[in-house]
Amino acid sequence: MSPALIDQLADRAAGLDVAGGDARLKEIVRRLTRDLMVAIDDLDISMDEFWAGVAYVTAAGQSNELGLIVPGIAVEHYLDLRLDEAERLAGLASGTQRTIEGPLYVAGAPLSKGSARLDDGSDDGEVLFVQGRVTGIDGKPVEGAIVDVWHANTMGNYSHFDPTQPAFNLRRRIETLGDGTYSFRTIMPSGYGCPPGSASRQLMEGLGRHAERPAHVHFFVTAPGYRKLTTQINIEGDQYLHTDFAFGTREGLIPAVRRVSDAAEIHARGLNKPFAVIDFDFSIAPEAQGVIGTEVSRPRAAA
Ligand code: MBD
Ligand code: FE
Repeated sequence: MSPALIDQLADRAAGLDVAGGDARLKEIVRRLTRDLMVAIDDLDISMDEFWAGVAYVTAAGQSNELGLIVPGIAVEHYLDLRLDEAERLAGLASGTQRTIEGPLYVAGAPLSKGSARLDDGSDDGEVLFVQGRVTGIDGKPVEGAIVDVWHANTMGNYSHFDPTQPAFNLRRRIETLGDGTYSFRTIMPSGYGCPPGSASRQLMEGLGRHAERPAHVHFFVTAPGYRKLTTQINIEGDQYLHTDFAFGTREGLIPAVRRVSDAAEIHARGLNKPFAVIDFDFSIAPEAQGVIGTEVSRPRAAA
């Protein structure tokens, strides 16, 4: 088809020939409509293929999987790369690397000072202690930062989305102490896999890809006067560490896991079996003018 014809149609579809409406919405709809028409033309997408695509997106929306497909097609990671670049261009010093939030955060987890236990003792996973410090990029401790942490259980499932777990299982907010430290006890998570038979898994299979994430722990780190950090740590040794279907793994976010089997240390922790320890410090950047913020508004679950 002629590019001029496509442009004309897309302009009219986006309401450019009428007054009113939202200018930014018109601009975006015009561009996406035009790009879709061009893709249909370039790839000679058939009617059957097109309507299969519409049915696919409809089903994915009905099963609330669009938040899973966006990271699966690397677009959520792409948004992180753009934010990284905006910060670089603005000359902002960067702290701990960011990575994708994903679709499984629940707002309002229980808040405690300094430390917390995230698991309720019902999941017989490996005991894991995570500990560290929140500092500014100047290395000075940040007191009163909130470390909002969430992760999956040993089945790779997240509370709230998995109704068999109690509310806020493996989800807490921890406020740092005067020396910037935080710590928590939990259980070693397993990686998440897209549900069997789901639209997201179906897409990955069609692409010849797997639909698994390596084991990971999510964090928001916030403090007054600082840019919000959205990140994760990934568990070293996981078979999917470097092929994460959601493109969330980043080299700076794979801390060492220390396995402790010394009887005295086990006793000192009040345990009767070996455990794992991860040391991880967060470095957060001060608020800055003239560069896009890191506080993202998106629909999130709340209990
Ligand atoms: C997850 O646990 C996750 O973190 C992402 C990004 C996508 C699917 C499941
Ligand atoms: Fe996750």
